[in-house]
Amino acid sequence: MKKLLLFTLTILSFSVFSQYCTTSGPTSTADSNVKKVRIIGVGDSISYNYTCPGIIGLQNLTNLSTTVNAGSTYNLQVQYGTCGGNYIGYGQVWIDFDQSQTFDPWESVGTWNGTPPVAITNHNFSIPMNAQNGPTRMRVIQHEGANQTFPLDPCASFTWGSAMDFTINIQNGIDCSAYPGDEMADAIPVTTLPFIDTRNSSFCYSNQNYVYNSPDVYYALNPNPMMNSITASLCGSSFDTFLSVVDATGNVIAYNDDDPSCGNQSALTFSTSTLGLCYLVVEGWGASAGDYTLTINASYLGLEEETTELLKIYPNPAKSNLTIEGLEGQLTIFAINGEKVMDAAIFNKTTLDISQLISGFYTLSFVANSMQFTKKLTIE
Ligand SMILES: [Ca+2]
Ligand SMILES: [Ca+2]
Ligand SMILES: [Ca+2]
Repeated sequence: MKKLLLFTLTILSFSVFSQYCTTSGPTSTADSNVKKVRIIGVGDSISYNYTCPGIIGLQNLTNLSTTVNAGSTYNLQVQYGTCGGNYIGYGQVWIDFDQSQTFDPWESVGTWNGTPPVAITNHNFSIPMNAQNGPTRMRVIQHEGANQTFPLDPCASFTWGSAMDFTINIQNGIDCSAYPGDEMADAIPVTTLPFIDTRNSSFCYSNQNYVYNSPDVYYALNPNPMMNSITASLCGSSFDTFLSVVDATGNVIAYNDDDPSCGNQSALTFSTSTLGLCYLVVEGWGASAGDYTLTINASYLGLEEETTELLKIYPNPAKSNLTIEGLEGQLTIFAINGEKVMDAAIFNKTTLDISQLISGFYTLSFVANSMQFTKKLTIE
């Protein structure tokens, strides 16, 4: 028995797309303030000198940038200082190596605590081999106040100090251009079913925050009108998964956390009868990520024997007219390529003019008595 939940929600009720927190920084221009930030990269450098009074809030200095190589070691110089009185404080610097738009504890490149005036602090650090290529942010925080613990909160708002963002261009790290699907606009197309895709979400994928903070991967599929439902499964993946289906405007069609058939991995089935382009979103419970296998299968509109026993369709093969008897409902005729060629309401006995339809094989899709089923038709 599959756990299937169908409901409608907007993306906004889950969360908005993630971005760098900009709430951090001081509320006062006085006292503790970063005086200098210097780093020499490959062929360029950042050299920032302070001004007083200090700046309220997060200083966006991302126009200042330097280039670094993954695997290499660099010296970052920060002078933690003041624009007024000298008070004890703490400092920390992070680089968002994985471009997740969050400054995680493992991305810290230096810490400091003391009471200005102090000499320049040398933060020596290495760029991880698995840092993601391209521009990312370095955040420098000086937070005045005693008895703090590391890691500091890179998003904290406080009274005195500094918070500033610079740009670091990483090269010779991981090239994520070969990892599509990080965002809806870049979704991996599902063009044939059954579909199977194996990948790892723990690098090159970031969080667009549907449900959890884990990295998420998007797949786009456009159900064929012959389909009745689609089943997607992450069973056999290496981590605690979460799977969602959203339509093109972001309404959640279905989701599953744990499918009873495969522990804490996810599987779900959703109806495609009124669904156009939709997206499957693979993510992890909490911050979980790792190797996964996504399989997607469709079930197709089938025969409902009890109803179709009463149904008469003649002649078949047909030429210019087609009579349908014994059923009231809605008929849609699809060509063999899935294209809809005719819609008609049918009553107890209805004769349709099909003389415009070219010779070939067609599928008649009936919706009657809350059931959906198909019949084959040949036109000569
Ligand atoms: Ca990060
Ligand atoms: Ca993503
Ligand atoms: Ca789960």
